[in-house]
Amino acid sequence: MTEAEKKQLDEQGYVVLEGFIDAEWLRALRARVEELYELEGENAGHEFRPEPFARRLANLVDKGEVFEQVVSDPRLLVFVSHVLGGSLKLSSLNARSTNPHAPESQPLHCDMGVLPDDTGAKVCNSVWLLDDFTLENGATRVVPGSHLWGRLPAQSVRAPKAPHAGEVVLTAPAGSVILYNAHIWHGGTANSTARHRRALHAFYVRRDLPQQQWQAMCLRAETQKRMEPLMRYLLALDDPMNDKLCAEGSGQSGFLR
Ligand SMILES: O=C(O)CCC(=O)C(=O)O
Repeated sequence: MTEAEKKQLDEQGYVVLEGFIDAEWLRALRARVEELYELEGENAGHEFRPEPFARRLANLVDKGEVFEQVVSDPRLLVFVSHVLGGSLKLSSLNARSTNPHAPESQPLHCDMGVLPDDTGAKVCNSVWLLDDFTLENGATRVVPGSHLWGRLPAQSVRAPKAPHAGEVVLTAPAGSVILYNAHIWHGGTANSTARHRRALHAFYVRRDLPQQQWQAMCLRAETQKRMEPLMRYLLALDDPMNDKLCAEGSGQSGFLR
């Protein structure tokens, strides 16, 4: 992380990392995501929650080795660790694809609807661009600096789906990664094109909070068995405190909704 990136992340709350995913990896990610949408059909994303005007996939660490590289990329973890003060684990890995002609933006929100506490940020998200993000096709919008305001948009904005005076729509080529302090006010925008806008969300949380998808519960035994120590740590597979937090939060389903 350069000093300029650090300053941008601290003050604005996000960075855009262009050229992060090489061409071959991007092809493999797109191919597996499309295969999963096809395989899962109407059930796609059911483990998490349906969303109007978007296709979703959830629990992706369990659905292809190509995704393990996404959540454990050391180039990304440096940024995540900076945001979360060195205490991190994966919360979930999902895909979100804004439908063609999706008529409206998501409401501005902070992930998990939480505010930072005295220790600092609790949540950090990364959006992996499988398609170009443009002003027309549903690129993510953020309100720079809002991660520092200590307020949720739901409490402070009258029309959270409407454009916000301070927002920036983050356009970037496919293969980029957008990393943000997930207390920043943000959301997907409308898609006026005839094509899907596809992305992965690799979402991290501080280790004293529950995972959105309790990995020890959601991953099949065969997936867990092949995980090396770094992945086990990142997924909190051998972490009794995580098990307790997740059991309290999500119960037997393993999914916090
Ligand atoms: O996919 C995007 O552009 C952002 C989505 C998002 O913020 C969410 O689903 O919580």
